[in-house]
Amino acid sequence: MIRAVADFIPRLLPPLATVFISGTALSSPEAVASGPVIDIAFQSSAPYYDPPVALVPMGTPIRWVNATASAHSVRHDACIEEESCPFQSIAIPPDSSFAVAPLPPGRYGYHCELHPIMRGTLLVIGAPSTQVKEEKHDK
Ligand SMILES: [Cu+2]
Repeated sequence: MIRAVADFIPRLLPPLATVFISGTALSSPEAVASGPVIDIAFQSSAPYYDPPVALVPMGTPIRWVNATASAHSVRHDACIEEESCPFQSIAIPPDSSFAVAPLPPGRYGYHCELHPIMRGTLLVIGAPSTQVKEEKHDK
């Protein structure tokens, strides 16, 4: 099945307790609240990220919001075996969130350590004038 990146629509969610773990996490919740944030939800009906592929404008913080009854985590795929680890959370409890500071443009695959079938992708795009190919991955 092909997932269209363009389907992504940022959602406005009420402020929740935020878990800050890794070195790349934002230093304060205020930094998240003051500007646009890309929110990614955890789905309760199936253990997936929503949207599974998120299009993120460069300079935008990303926040994962857990409104499910289960804990989930967010870990960049490279954190498993490489030294470079752009972002990594511990288990994010229900009604909590995890935020990271804006990332450089690129493709970031990540997963949930608690549910190995949970996989997500961030596509951080550059300046608005930059032509960005719509990537469609089926993974
Ligand atoms: Cu999970």
